[in-house]
Amino acid sequence: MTSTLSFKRSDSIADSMPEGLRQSRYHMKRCFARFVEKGKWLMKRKDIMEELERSIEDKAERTKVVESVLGYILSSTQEAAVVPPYIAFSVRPNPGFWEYVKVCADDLKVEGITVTEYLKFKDTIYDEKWARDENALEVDFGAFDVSLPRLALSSSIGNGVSYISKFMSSKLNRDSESAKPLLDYLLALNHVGESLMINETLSTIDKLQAALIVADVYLSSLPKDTPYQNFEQRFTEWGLDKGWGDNAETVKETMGSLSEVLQAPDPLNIEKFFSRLPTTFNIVIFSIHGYFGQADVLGLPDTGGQVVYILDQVRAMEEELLFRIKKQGLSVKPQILVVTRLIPDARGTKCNQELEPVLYTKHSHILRVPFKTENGILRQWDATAKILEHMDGKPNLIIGNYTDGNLVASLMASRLGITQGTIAHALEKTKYEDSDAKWKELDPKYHFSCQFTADMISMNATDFIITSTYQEIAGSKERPGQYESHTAFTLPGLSRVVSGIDVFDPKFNIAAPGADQTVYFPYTQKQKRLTSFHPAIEELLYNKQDNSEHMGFLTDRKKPIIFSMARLDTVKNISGLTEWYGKNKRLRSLVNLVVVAGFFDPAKSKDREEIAEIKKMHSLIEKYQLKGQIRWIAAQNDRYRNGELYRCMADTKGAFVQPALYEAFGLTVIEAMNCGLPTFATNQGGPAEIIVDGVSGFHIDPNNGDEASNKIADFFEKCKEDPEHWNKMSMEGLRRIYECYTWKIYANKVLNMGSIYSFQKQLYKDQKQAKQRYIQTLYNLQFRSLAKNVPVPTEVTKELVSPQ
Ligand code: UDP
Ligand code: LCN
Repeated sequence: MTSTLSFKRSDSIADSMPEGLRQSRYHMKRCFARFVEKGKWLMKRKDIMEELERSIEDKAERTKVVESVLGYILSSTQEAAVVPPYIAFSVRPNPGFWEYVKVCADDLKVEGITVTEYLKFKDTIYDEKWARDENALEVDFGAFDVSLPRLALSSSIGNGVSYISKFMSSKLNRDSESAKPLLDYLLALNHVGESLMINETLSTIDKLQAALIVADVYLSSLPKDTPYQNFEQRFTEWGLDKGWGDNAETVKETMGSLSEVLQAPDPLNIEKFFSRLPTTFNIVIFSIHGYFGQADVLGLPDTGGQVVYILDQVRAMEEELLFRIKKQGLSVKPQILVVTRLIPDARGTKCNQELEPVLYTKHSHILRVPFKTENGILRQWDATAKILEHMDGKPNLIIGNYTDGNLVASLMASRLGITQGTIAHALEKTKYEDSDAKWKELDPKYHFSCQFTADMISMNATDFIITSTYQEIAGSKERPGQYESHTAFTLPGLSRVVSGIDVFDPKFNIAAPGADQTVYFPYTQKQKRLTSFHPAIEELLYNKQDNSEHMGFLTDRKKPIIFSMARLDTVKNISGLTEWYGKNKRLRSLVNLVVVAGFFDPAKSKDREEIAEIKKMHSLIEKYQLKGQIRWIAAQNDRYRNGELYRCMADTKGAFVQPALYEAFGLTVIEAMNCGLPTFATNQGGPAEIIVDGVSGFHIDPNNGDEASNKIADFFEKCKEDPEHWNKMSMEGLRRIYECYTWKIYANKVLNMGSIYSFQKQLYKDQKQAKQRYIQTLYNLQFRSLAKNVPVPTEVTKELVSPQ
């Protein structure tokens, strides 16, 4: 859309649409007549734009409409429900902002409607009787949020912690009593019963402030590096306990930020103070589905980047916890427990082992709890007792992952009164068009009614949500975010969700993952290179004999390689990349193609999507006569060797290509960039945010293969003329990683969240409790009966659980 002319953001759609319609009355009557001609149906934006094009034949006239206010409204429409003679538009002018209007196709009268009215109207398409039922279940989580702080700008979405500290600073600033909850919070801090920071002698703000002043004067007289133990005795006499710091300097700094907060709260000191508080020692992370293991699991059903993510997350968080605990002057051993399901038939993995230490950590473990007991299959999975058995005391933070992990985390956090975070880098709802409205059709296969209800429950129960990108929450200008798609939706015949989640809720935080830099490091770090893998990689890439690990061969070894690696799912679009390459002669003359994906023998796969992709790959290799230019390598499990593989690709002055139709985040993108391999990645989803197009890599449009393959070819042509260009892109990719995508940044952010949201939970205790009651009702009355309808699987197959 090039122009929005007289449309002001302050005008509502209902206000500005009538004038827009009046100006193009003739054309719009024709156009809307076409909309209603088909009877009841749900239109998407592309249908609207197509109908508009068909109704206005004259190009100049059409351009006029498209560039008018009306054109802007229509192109901002996500969907339109048609129930003749009316059309109800669901318009999204900006990320997170939705408006609803109803237009009569006969007289073009416009009426602003509420979200409830819109959803009811939409329900009419699918279930007329239910749409009219006055007792139909309406779910409204927003009703509990009226007195909670909320963001107002699309650009602020995802920066929860920094806004929470702003809101807190005004709440703590109101009167002399406002800081009391902070005092109570500090008084309650302890580790297995041992008081931390302050004890009950400092029972008022005045007493606390006085103690801080005395301590500050005293600390000023000490050398900065005086260990805490040297003045511990003195501190205890003043009512101050351990946890402030490990030496005079850190203690003084922590006290300084608290004194500032008590004097005149400001967000910076609030954030700083909470980042130093000893709140978190024990963490439980739920990652339930798939094969959660440390070796030989990647590529098994439901087992992809999530497992890599969790294991790296654990290592990074343990390191950060150890660092923080030391700085707090404590000698506590942190414990992180990844809780997953024990799989008796473990296919040669360790997934049937109850307890396994996490490699390269000191105190972290994987705890596996079976779904089955000798008495049969459990209806409800309860891991609490096992967790408490393995931990010294209760966890301080519970983090869930994906629908199953998040639901269990919510139940356990609520039961034990613990702060909770959730993660779901890929929510199921947005994966299939109209998965909500058509839930009845899809339920036998996917059980969406159950899954979406569980997702809603945990999104609302959790204290904070960790996302990897902005688009995950609120999408882009054109496309709603994954969380945003839960704002309002309907499951006709079951429930009408009029307020599911609010993307302006400051519980949303972006904390992007990194890639393990001991595995994925730049190809230029010669002394660190894992050269022992080189013979195997040489054989993997260039051995002429096809075998079960590789097929195809590369005739011209001098050419750079374009490389891709992913599970062989449709959405990963490895076959798309193969086709783009096959079609583009220029690209074929410049580079070879190497892909690591799945298997070659369809008989070896049980996954119907994978089978289709395998067959497609074979037929493309045949169709475009790719032998001699393509090497197809089967899924690779050894991450150390894979790290070296990326670097060997960089040695050829090649590039990584991530061609997915949609990618939530895309760990391979940052792995490649960490190795210094210039990267082309899909503009659909997370990678569009990771890479700044043309600066730290390139975006490609997976729906426009010709354009994508030409963009890659242009790059290699340019590199031929100017080899420095390749080096520049490689370095800029690395720079981007170091600035934004490291596990250190991630762990720091997440632990800060744990600390600040645990206080936020106290500050808004009453509101939280009311919402929790509502959630319990939904869980007991709605979710549990839906779950009863899900057949208990005899074998885990993709159809039953597919949250990746
Ligand atoms: N991976 C692998 N071997 C393969 C394919 C993928 O080790 O054959 C790894 C890859 O290096 C990355 C993860 O699996 O660490 C995939 O994560 P990504 O976020 O790219 O996609 P997901 O599979 O989670 O959708
Ligand atoms: C799931 C996905 O689909 C990927 O895009 C992510 O990178 C991965 O999880 C790790 O978060």
